[in-house]
Amino acid sequence: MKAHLQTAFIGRLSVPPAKRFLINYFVRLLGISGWIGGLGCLLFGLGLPLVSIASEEEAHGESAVLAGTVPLPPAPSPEVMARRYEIISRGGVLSTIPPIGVVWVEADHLNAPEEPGLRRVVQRDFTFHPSLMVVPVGTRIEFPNEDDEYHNVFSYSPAERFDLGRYLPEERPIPSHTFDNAGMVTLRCDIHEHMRAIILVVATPFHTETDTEGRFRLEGLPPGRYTVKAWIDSRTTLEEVVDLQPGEVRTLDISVTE
Ligand SMILES: [Cu+2]
Repeated sequence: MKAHLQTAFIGRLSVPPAKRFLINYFVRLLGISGWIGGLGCLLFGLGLPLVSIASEEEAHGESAVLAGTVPLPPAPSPEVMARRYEIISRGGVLSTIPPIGVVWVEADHLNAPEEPGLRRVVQRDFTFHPSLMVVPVGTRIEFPNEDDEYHNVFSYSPAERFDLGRYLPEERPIPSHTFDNAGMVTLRCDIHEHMRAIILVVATPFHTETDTEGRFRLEGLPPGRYTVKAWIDSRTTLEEVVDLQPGEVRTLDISVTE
């Protein structure tokens, strides 16, 4: 139909027959490919959501869950608990009050690291909140001061050495530091000797703090072999190797075997 109209239109112009044939040929070709293209787009448009729903379900069905417990250090004495310290040092070993651990998994097949974000550790009542945090490599942490006194944040840890200087609550921008190296970083304040916090920087998207009973849960793990690491205190990080099958929900109670 379109081709006939086009021919009639062309017919009114004085075009030589050979050229008219060629023009007609291309007009028909365009007409047919237009129909095919249109149909293709329609089918593609309808098919795309179906395909993406299917692959999402597949990915969800294939990923594994790892949950269990880690052996936390014994809770400190009530007198120590009653003080406002969030991190205590026993024989040079740092642990949190109440005891909390960190669990993460490492594997060669985890080639897509977590997108690092912005986190916050607040200085309030002369303590760091939270006192223990696990973050992926590249995370920037802000340290707002919420006390009406000077605070400072510094670290002598090999993984990350820095000193933000002394500042008051109104300091803007809020002093921050980017943690680019995996490892344990002990934060301190040069004014208040007791103030401590621990940042664990890990090169994996799968990490979590435990609860105070030592329980943890990691979801969405691609199947495969992992080294599970459990940070218990500044001197103890336990390790176990697990092979996770597609869709598996594995319970892992990590114990001190040495
Ligand atoms: Cu301070």
